[in-house]
Amino acid sequence: MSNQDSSAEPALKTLFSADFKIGAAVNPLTILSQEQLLAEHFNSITAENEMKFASLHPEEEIYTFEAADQLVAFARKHNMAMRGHTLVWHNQTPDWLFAGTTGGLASKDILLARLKAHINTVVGRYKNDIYAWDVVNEVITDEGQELFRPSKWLEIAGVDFIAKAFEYAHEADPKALLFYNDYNESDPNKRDKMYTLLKSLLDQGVPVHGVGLQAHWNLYDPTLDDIRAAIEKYASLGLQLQLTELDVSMFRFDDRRIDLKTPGTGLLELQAERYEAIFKLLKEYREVISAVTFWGAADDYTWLDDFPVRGRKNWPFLFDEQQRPKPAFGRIANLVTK
Ligand code: HAH
Repeated sequence: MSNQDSSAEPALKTLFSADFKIGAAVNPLTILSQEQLLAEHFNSITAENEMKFASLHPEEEIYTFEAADQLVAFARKHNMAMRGHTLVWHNQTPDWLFAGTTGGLASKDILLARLKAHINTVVGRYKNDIYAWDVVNEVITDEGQELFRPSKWLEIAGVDFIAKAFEYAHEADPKALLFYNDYNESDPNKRDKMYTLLKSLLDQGVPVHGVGLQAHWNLYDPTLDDIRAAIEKYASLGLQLQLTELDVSMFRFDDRRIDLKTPGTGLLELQAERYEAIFKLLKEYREVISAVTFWGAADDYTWLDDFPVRGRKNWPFLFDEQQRPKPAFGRIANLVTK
């Protein structure tokens, strides 16, 4: 039996089949290097970068679907659900989108017309394969009382771009579940601001169906109490919740130390306890949480190897660098089988 053969282990997707889908972010390299692991344990995928605006639509007249289509084909091949990520964001968005035809910034009408064309084309293309879209990503500020993050979107169109994005997406695929997605979602101040935005969208009749809690967490933060309070607050709006980008970093966010070459049994055990507590809590809210997606699958590849400290190894997942189950995997499995 090879190291990668996890067939002796229960599959994650089976362990939680009565609770929520289990997803992973993938890219054209990991669908090759992690194919067996993904097929065994996950029943949903999200494109890590390949469906972002700049990836799909680098010039006004040019769409580049090859990489995204490969990921869609992978989901089909393995009978997986697929989430779309993401239609409106302040990063990984091409400059042409905001540029006026005669220099300077585009007008609001032009920007919204471009957005509509993009959403129509992309959401329409994948309407048979993608069941949920992160329509708007990260428009709320992290600190202070100001609601909206400064961006070209906000500068040109005011707050209307948010409602419009949901309306265009709903028109393009009336069956798709439409999400607002953000990080620091369990921080009380940001949580309340996200709630304010979502409540106002719902009050205006905007077709928003869910909240994506990115869940870029670590061994220590956020507290379970803050996670619970955030889940309850968002769920009180009648929206469904998904964890969209879960990982559990070995480092606090402000910890920039680079001396750790391997996690060691101490940190692996802490991570196991943390994952157990998290999944216990998530299971309590299985009625409102419909999917839990990790931002990767195994420690051989994670965006955290470059964020927030470039080149620093991290070990945020349930599977190690050889794609074998870690102590955290066993603890989570025990939640269900014991
Ligand atoms: C996420 N931002 C994005 O949604 C995703 O598209 C990207 O691939 C990785 C992470 C998270 C984020 C953060 O945790 C802290 C600061 C900025 C952005």
